[in-house]
Amino acid sequence: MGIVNVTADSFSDGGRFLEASRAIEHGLRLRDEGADLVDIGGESTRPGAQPVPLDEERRRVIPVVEALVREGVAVSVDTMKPTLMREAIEAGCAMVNDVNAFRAEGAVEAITARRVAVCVMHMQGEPATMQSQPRYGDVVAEVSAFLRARAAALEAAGVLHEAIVLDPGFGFGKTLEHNAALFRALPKLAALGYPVLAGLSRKRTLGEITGRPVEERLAASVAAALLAVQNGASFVRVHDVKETVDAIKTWMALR
Ligand code: HH2
Repeated sequence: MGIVNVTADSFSDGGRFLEASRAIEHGLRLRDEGADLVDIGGESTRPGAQPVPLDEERRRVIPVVEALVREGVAVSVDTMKPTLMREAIEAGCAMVNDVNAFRAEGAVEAITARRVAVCVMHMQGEPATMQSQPRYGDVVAEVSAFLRARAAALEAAGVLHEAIVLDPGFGFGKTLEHNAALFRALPKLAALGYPVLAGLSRKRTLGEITGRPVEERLAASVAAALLAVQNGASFVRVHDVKETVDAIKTWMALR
């Protein structure tokens, strides 16, 4: 899954793809580099990010979704807002990716109205405050119980089991230790019976490990993506598609 942030303030590429034409061009490039899905987001969820009003998020996201769908790109839409989910599905997106796990009022109804894949992510707290003091008793047990419960709720509401992807939400209300515990538990999460998505690309945790600023986290991001796939992830959400695809292809050919 390649990332296109149509935002002014995303932590690694804020402002680069705010113009629709640039976002579309970038999405096409990621597809050509080997992304099976292109994830479009119009609201940053980085720690401390401020919410974006619906009208603005719609103005950023929908034209990009429409253009990429017209070009035959499989598009995922990264949003927490039920109205935008409906409009993105109407525009032809293949997946709705909700870092809030479809807990907003009307979100479950939005995705059951039509057949679409869904990514259900765990987050402790909300973006504005989630990194202030994340706390867990047993992070792996709590995150997997949450994901299981949300998947069960979606299935009870009519979402097909086959349409659900689970994501432990690296960096969303988690310290380096929490992220590492969840990373080691990827095989266990995959054993819940749904494909797992892992998103570590350029994240702060990789900066803590390597001591590098965000623009120098390519090698760490590729390593994390490759290790995630080796640990059972079916999807990796990445900014650097070409490099990640090369790493995974090399492993697949040589293993
Ligand atoms: N991470 C980010 C955003 N959306 N969705 C899923 N399913 N999993 C993730 O790990 C995830 C996500 C944050 O990364 P990015 O989009 O690059 O930054 P920002 O939120 O600042 O736009």
